[in-house]
Amino acid sequence: MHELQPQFIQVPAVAPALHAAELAAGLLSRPAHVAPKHLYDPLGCRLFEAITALPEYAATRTEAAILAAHGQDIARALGRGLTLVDLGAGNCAKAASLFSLLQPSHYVAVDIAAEFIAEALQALQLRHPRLPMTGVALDFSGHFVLPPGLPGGPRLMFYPGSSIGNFEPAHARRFLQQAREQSLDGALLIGVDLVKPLSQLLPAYDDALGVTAAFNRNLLLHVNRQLGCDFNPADWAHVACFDAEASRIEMHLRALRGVRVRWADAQRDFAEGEHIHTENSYKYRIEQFDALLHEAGWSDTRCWTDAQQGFAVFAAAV
Ligand code: AVI
Repeated sequence: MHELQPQFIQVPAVAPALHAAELAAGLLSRPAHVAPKHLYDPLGCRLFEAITALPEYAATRTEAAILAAHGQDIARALGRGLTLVDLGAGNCAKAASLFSLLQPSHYVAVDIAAEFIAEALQALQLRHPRLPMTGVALDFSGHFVLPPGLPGGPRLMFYPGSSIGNFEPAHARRFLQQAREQSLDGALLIGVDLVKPLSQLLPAYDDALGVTAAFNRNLLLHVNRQLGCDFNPADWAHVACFDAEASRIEMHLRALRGVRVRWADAQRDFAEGEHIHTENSYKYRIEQFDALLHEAGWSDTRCWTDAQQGFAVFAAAV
């Protein structure tokens, strides 16, 4: 039998110079900020995997439990046999656990971390030798357009893990619109972390083992490589807080002492206590997210949650 091999499409990243300019502008602004996509270098991807196994971080487990409990119902709502487009595929494990339920005709794994999905897809293809697979290395955190050369529609756009929470709400609406256009009259399956008591929210982003702190501080090592600068992670403390008005967890790095960082022809002095803002993670209410889906042009929305309503899985059609 002819063995299938995963195909790969590398969508050229923004020109390195633009990338560096964006990073430099963020570091030079007051307060300083770095986009959360810089959390995901190969080590960052592994640290995030470790976060999902922490007792304090329930989102990933709860989403898996919802999908396991309501899988048949969800598959009926979405339809079977579509092209499954896995957005932010990572190790591809979540989508793979749905293959038998959704019976996709083609699996498309999309992620910014090219090496990470390449490895994961090679291993997955061995376990599913008859399912055509394509890996797309793409940064969809800005404008989201899939490259040509992918199978036609309809497509099931799968965006699990509440990664939508890392977008500002207006950006989330735009992303959901773009996902609808690119579903080619298909469907959407998306996981959303919900508002919950602070006593659960804060430890999820500031765990006792310090894995989230390592994940946050590792961003500095990634920035060092991207910009050629000289951050020392030991100079920075991890900070997680909740902005109730904006309904979002914020992650920051706080300078433990005065720090001078140099790169190319620039430098930035951080005073002790100054912050670099590295991530927002928005927490939604069910009706709020449902409204966002409709504003983005999705209809026939349905939603499943756990008993505590800590997490929601939404299905929608065009
Ligand atoms: C990927 N994303 C949904 C995670 C979140 O919960 O916002 C990233 C994360 N940051 C800290 N812990 C996990």
